[in-house]
Amino acid sequence: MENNKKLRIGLIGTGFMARTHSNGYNRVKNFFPELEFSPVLKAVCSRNGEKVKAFAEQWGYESTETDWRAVVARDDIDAVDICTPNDMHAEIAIAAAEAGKMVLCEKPLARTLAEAKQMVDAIEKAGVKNTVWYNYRRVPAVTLAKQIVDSGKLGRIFHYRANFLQDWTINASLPQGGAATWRLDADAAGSGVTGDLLAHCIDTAMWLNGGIKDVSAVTETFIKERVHQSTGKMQKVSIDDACAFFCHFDNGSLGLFESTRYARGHKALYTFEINGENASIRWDLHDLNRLEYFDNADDSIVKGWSSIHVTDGDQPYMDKWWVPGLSIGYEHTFVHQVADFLKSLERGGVCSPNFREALETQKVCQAVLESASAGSWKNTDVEWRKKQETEKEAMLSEEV
Ligand code: SOE
Repeated sequence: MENNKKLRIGLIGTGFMARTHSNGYNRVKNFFPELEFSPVLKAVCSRNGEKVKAFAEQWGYESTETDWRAVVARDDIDAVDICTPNDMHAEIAIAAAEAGKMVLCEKPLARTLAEAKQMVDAIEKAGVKNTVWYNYRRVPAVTLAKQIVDSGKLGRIFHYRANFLQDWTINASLPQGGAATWRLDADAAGSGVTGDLLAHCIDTAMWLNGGIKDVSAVTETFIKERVHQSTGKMQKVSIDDACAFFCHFDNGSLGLFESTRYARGHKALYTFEINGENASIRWDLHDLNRLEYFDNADDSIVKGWSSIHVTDGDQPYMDKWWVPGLSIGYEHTFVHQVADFLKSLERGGVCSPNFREALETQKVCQAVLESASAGSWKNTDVEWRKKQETEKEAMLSEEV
C-alpha cells in the first residue's frame, strides 16, 4: 500500500454488485471524512471491452482491464474486489492473496465448502486483509438489533425466524447461465436460494444469535429443465429454487428459515424476528429503517410492538448521514462496509465478516443442502463461539 493512505482498488466485474460497491467507494469519504484511508478507483475489469470502458467512465475508474489476472499482477493495486459470478471467486481470491493483495469478495464466499476452505487457507497464509460483502449487517436497524441482543435486553432467546422471498424465476422460459441468469446455473452459482439468499439470513442470524449447531432442511426445484445460454439446449436445472430448514443454535434456541424465488408478489422480502424471554425484535428489508421492538416489562396499558425509526444520530451509523427522521437505503450498507474496511486498515481488527467468518456461513449452507438431499439432520461443525472470542470487529457503529 502507498504511504499516503490510499487504498487502490481493482474491481473485477461490472454487474449489479459492482455498481453497489463502486457507489460505496465513491461516497465513503463524503460521509466518513474522518477516516485516514481513501479508496482510489484504479481499475475495473470485465471480459467485455466495451462494457468495461463504459462502466469505468460511469463510475470513475482510472483504467480498464479485460483479464482479471492483469489486475492481480498490477503493482498499483492494493485490493482486489471480486464481483463476478460465484464460480470465479475462489480462483481470483487465491491468486490475489498469493500476490499479496487484500481481497474483498461478494457473497457467498464460494460455491462449496471445499472451495471456501481453500480460499480461507490462501488468505490466512498470505496474511492479507479481507472481507465478504454480507451487507445487511450494516443496515443501521440491523446493527441496532445486534446492540440490543448483545445488551441482554431480550433475555434468554427461544426463537429465531428468517425469510428471504423473491419471485423472479417463476417464468419457465428464463434461461440458465449467462450474464443475467447465472444464478440459475449450478455450475456458476454452486446452489440456488441457499447460497444466494439464505446465506444472507444465516450470516445475520449467527452474528445476532450465535452458532448454528445442526439443521434439518428441504429443498425443491420447481422448474426441472431450462435452456442453457451457452449451449442453447434444454438442460437439467440443478439449483434449489426453494429451501426451508429448522435448526438448533448453540444457545439452545430454535431457528426456522425459508427462502424461495417462487413467492409470487415478493421481490426481495428479507425479514427476521427474534423472540426472547423478556423482549422480541423484528425487521423487514422493505421497511429497512425500522426495527420493531416488544418489551414485556412495559406498563400493561402501553405495552405493544413499537416501531423504532432508526434515523437518530445516537443510532448506528446515522450520525454520518442527514438529520434525525430522514431515511437512508440499501446502497448505504455498502458505504458502511467500505467505511468499516477503511477503519480496519487504520486501527486494526477485522472488517466482519472476514473470510474465516464467512466460512462458518458456508458450513451451514453445505449442511442445509446435504440435509435436504439425505432427508436427515446434519451437524454443521461451526466454530462461531471460538471465533467470537478471538476476533475483534472493526465497526464504526460500535463507537456510537
Ligand atoms: C438475488 O436476486 C439478489 O440480488 C442476491 O444475489 C443479493 O445478494 C440480495 O441482496 C438481493 O437479491
